[in-house]
Amino acid sequence: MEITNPKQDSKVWPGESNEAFPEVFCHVPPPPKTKKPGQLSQEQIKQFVQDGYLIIDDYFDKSELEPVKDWIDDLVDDLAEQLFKAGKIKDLYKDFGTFKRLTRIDQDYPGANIVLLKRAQQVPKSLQSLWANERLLNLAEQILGPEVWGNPVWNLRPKVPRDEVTTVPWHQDAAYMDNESYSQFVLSAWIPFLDATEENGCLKFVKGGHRSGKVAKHQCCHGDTFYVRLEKDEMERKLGVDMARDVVAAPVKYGGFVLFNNIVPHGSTVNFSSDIRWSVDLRWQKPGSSFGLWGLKKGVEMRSSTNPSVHIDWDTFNEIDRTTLQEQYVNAIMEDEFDTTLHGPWMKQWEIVHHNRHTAAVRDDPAFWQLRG
Ligand SMILES: O=C(O)CCC(=O)C(=O)O
Ligand SMILES: [Fe+2]
Repeated sequence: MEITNPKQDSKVWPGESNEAFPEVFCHVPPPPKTKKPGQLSQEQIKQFVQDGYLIIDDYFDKSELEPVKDWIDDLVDDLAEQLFKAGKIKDLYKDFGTFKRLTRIDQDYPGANIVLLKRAQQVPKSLQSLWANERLLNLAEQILGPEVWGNPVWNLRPKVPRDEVTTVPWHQDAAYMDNESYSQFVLSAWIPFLDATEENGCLKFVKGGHRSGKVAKHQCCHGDTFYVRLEKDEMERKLGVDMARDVVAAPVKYGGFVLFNNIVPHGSTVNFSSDIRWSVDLRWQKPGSSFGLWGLKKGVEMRSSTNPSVHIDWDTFNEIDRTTLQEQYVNAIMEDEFDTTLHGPWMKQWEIVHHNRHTAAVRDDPAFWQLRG
């Protein structure tokens, strides 16, 4: 069914679209003449194109992942020191380790995990090496072609146990990006730093939900979070999926990762374990200035058909703090450096059916009300 809208132009949300690009998302790239290290078998590629996601086991050497864990420890340590100095937490909780410390901090200062999520904006050397890993770029090249850029939408996710704000509702990633991304293939790699299981809230997908090539109507914001969400009946209606049949969990062990595209619906379940489910999501795109992010931040060139040894300009990429620009875009004013609300342009893309502390800044923006007609 197409969008039915009694007041046609005044109430169509900027994110809504009836366009469909199945040819972009269902294209099976031909097998490479010579397979490079890290590339997938043609069977895996076909599976990925058919399902919209693929679990890839045993891909990384531990030595490629451990340095990123060290970075995570440093980020948590910095945050702990600052919160402690500001009198917001009772202890530094130094003995708690990578998978428990932030949970303990979060108990003293609820929302510390959001502060950390917002702060992780600089791509450190350890993550640069992972993101631009030779084998991963070979794989990205296999799917995107010889020109590969890193996409500016990436995240470090501290999914602390039993926490609403890191339990991500159903969505298509394109819903967080501008409409240009609806017709552009963005390749995501979701990499966990421990075994991701159904117990600790691994990803779940609506298998094949990308095949219509459409982006369904999302709503904002889910519960006490800053996330957009996709209703089940809207997915069935617009994307032609059957939720009773197509929902699958995507557990993956440490050392593996999950590959997916930007329109396959996915989310994650509650973390019922006692450990933090740390993960990063990294993305690649074809060249293009800043599509997907309202012009706020450009992608970074990683591979070129004309230059075999691209110097990846991480300095320029790191100069731009996406969190700050996203806040400015919706005129959000932060209380202080420990502010636990998060905002972004997606809040202006979709109808706000549920207001909460994250949407308050957007609500007060007169331009937003004008936009809503
Ligand atoms: O890590 C999660 O729980 C959700 C990840 C996600 O939605 C993404 O990487 O696009
Ligand atoms: Fe996502």
